[in-house]
Amino acid sequence: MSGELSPIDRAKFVAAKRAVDFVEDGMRVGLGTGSTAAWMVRCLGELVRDEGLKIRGIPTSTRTAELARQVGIEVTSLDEAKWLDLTIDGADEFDDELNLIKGGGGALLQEKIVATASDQMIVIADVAKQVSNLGAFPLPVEVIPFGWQTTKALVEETLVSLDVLGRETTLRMNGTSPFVTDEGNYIVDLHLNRISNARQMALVMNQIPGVVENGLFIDICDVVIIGHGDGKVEI
Ligand code: ABF
Repeated sequence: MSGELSPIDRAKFVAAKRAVDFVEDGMRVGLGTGSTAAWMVRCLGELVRDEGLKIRGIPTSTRTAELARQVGIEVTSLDEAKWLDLTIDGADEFDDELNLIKGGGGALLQEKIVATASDQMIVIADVAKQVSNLGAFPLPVEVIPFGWQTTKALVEETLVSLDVLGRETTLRMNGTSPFVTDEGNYIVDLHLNRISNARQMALVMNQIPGVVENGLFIDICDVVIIGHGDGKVEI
């Protein structure tokens, strides 16, 4: 399955492969979104096909649901599963306290709901995602389309009172139209450069009317599996 991989893909693949060792028969498993999570879904599919692993997968996006079905994983909804044993997902950044920025792939809302409804969340990432301070990666904030420009202005106003280096905000686009999430919302990316108090930022953002969720995952991730380009894995 892994064939000849570039160092970055090898890093993602080895992290994903190690993560599926945590999956046991009968588990309800949250399936993340993104290229690293896609490797994990393929690895799980292989275990289902070749070793008869029996799991139910709860996808965090329509594209993950499609891939999971393609590789033979039984897919179910969160409402049916109710609670999950484990979620495995990628991230855009993680720090030493295992706090994360997620949502570069646009699936942060379902990802946060699914991860929060899990006994354990494992993040799989290549080493480039490791940072000492969150914020170099733009922080995605999901907003409802109604009045989005007002919500964006309120977000900008709120940033003035927070300790961040940058305050630029941009509406995420898909060509010439706004990018639309699986939930029918828009995403505003916050170019902050550095977030000194991620916990405060996460709470304050979610208090703004029109904001549905933000991409800061605080105290949700339990383990990060880090893949390196030479095939080495760290936990
Ligand atoms: C998802 O995919 C996201 O929350 C994150 O934005 C992204 C990481 O993508 P990749 O694994 O492709 O770097 O996990």
